[in-house]
Amino acid sequence: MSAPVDPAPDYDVVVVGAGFAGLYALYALRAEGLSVVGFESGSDVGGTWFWNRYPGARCDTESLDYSYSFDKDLQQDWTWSERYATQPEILRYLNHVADRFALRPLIRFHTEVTSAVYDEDSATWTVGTSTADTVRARYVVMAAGVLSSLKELDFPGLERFRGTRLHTARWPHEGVDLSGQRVAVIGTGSSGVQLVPRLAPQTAHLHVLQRTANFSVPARNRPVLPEEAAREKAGYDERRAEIRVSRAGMKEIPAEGSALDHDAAERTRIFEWRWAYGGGPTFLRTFTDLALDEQANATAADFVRAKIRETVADPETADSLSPKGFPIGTKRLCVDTDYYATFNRPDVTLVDLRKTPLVEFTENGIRTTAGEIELDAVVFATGFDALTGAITRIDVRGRGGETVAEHWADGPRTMLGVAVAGFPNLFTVTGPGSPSVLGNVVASIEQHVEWIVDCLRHAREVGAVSVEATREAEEDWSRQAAEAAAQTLMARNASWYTGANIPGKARQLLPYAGGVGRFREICDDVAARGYPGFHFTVPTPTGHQA
Ligand code: NA7
Repeated sequence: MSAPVDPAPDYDVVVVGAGFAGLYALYALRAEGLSVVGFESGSDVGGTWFWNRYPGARCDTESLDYSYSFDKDLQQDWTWSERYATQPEILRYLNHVADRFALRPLIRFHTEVTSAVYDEDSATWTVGTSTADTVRARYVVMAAGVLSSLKELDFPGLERFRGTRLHTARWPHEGVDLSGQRVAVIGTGSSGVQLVPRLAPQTAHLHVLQRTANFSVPARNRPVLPEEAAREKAGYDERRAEIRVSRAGMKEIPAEGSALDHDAAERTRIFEWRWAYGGGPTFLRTFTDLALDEQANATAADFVRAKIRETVADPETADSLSPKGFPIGTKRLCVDTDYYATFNRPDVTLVDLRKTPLVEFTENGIRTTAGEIELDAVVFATGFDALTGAITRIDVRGRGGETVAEHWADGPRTMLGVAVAGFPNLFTVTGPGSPSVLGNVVASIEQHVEWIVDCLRHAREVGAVSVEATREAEEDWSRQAAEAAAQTLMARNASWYTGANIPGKARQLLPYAGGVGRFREICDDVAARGYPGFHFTVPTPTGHQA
């Protein structure tokens, strides 16, 4: 007779990923007294900031906000050198956090999670990995990143190309010397826009292959002066309190009412001030209605197009660089340093793929309808399967063997972006249905992780072995998220926000558009009311029942 299987899982919680979300989840869950293990496919911590090492990579949320607030000493001890930190500085910060809080020993590196299968009888997950490592845990927290799963490269003839191939999100750790080479960058989203001005001075010739022109605004990056750092640190608690209830989870210059309340000259004066001094993504909040009203939005779009014409010497290049056919901000607004001016260099050529589409890769380069461009290297800055890709690429099976990919085939449905009906004990950090990328994602990560920890504490207090969003709650939240989306211009336009960059992906605004502060209020209210919309299963001697 074989011995009965020990029902005790190996860990209370498996955390997938060791970026901002995974590190904080490990810290907070361990502090709660839970046994935790983290899996990370990379060789070290950092997530997005581990992988995206291309020249020019930096955050476009101010570092004072794009950093953890959970530990006051950390907040006081760490000093950011620039308003918008570079990738190496953010990675140093995350390494510091991992060491300071002894998180590294909790993480198994070089280990990609490939499957997670829920067993209804024992209410545990069996998590499979790319190594022989398999563990059983009560809970799984998906902290796998919102912009981590790469969009597939499906260019005709790519395998024929004999030159160097690089991807911005897989940049070689040892760096790469492209000096004196003929290089193409494909993609002009945030990554391409940051990379191009940095690459241009190195290369013999840089060809920027643009399919869709994006709106980009100047970062107005600058060093953080010691007196400024001291002042901000002295008032850090107030700053954090303010961003927790803000719309975008970051410190903002107040908006100047509706764009349509001002005459054209006054409106331009206000835009000019933002352009010159505000900098960064807050340009979209110069007025309250730029994201909501087409007419108001058009005033901002026209202003940026005028700036492009002013900056770029060649009128045809300026025209190609001018975004058309979609409101500003409905694709993620790019934030740059000298992007448009880079096209005035004689060694930089814009290739407008709308006018001369890419036909194929050849052995020596790329052929467009205008002819062959000979190249030594190609950089793909082609984006990600945002918000859902990092979860759906894992074989996650919940009740009845249903996969998350199946559950989300017609578009992701979640309860508060944190839980999925039919997938008990599974939590997603900043998943679809939460504000996620529509604001300072670190503020949202902290909010989500803290909510999850509170929920697990509640489960323990009531003696539950599982917690699960109900189908009704999931439907209700999806409806509320769709209503919030419908208020915005974003939901109606093609972008990675709406899944439109991935062939076959269902179209809906993936993040919750109601704002970071409002979302926190809703989540707090659910917790305060004892988690309506969640079902806690408490075992009885006769089996599992509520
Ligand atoms: P994005 O913003 O998705 O940009 C990807 C770019 O690549 C965009 O310009 C795309 O043009 C272009 N692209 C993608 N596929 C192709 C093909 N097949 N041919 C030509 N051009 C293509 O990704 P990023 O990495 O720049 O930024 C993602 C986020 O990461 C960013 O917003 C920050 O939050 C961090 P398209 O618009 O599809 O015509």
